[in-house]
Amino acid sequence: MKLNLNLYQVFLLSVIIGVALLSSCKKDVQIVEKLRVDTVIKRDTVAPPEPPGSPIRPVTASSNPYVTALFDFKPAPGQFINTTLGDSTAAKGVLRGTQGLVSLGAWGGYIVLGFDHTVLNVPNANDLIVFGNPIPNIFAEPGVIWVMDDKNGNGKPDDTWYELKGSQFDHDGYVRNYQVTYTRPANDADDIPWTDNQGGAGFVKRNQYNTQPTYFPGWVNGRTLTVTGTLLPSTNIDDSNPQYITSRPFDFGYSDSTYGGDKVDISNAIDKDGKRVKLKGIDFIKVQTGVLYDMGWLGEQSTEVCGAADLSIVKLDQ
Ligand SMILES: [Ca+2]
Ligand SMILES: [Ca+2]
Ligand SMILES: [Ca+2]
Repeated sequence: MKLNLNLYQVFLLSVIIGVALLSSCKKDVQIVEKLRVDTVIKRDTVAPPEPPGSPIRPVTASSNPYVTALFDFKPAPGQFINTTLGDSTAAKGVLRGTQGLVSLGAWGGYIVLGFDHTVLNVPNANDLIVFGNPIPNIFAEPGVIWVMDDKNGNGKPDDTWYELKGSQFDHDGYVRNYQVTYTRPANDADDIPWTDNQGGAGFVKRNQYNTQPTYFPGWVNGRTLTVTGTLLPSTNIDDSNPQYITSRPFDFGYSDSTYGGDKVDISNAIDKDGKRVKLKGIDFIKVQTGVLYDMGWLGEQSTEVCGAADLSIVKLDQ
């Protein structure tokens, strides 16, 4: 058959072929686009769920902003140990407010406290406040603050402790996995000798102000007490004038350092290798005396605790 097309028909035919080609391309694009969307949706749908986090105990109208439970009190030797400032009654006194006062004794002594709800880790903000008895800018007795989330949900602090990294992390004199062994003295009224796992040794010395029979903690049954934790530097202590010894606070991150309380951020939690840990919230805290130093007539460096609170619900005076 002879194709007899005039110019108009040729033009029309090209337009039709062109539109057909275009529409087929468009169709291909649409198919590819649909496949892509389907794949994306499919990928999102089959993505593995996040591993279950620790159970969160939400804040309710009756939640107490302060710690409400004392789980453990293991003071190290010290001038207030076995007195009303360093016994289990004093330890219970720091619950539900800031009116209490308990001494943790020399380096490594600690207290474990719990909240009646999970203290959430607020992004880019401090979450906890720990109260001590420092004298502003001249007398701090820094305590290392540890936190724990109740991973197994049994209400007990039997999970993993994470140190809250403070300003002295990795500075000279900062030692993780530091260990001290205090030995019960031959006579109750003697100074208490210690050795550490770095080759160091010294004494927790008696003074004339505190005359209880012994500074060796009554809760220890054996001959020795071995404690593990993080040692903070004693570089901020100035005892060049023995009559006027000062201990300046570190920049941030430790208790018994700031008048009015030390605010800390759960985001500074680190694991045993010093790596950051992401915690949605915490249920327990541990405060542990961080500096090992004999302050002359002032006695040993010993962190004191007056209370601890959840910053998101506590009402502070200041
Ligand atoms: Ca935070
Ligand atoms: Ca637990
Ligand atoms: Ca103190």
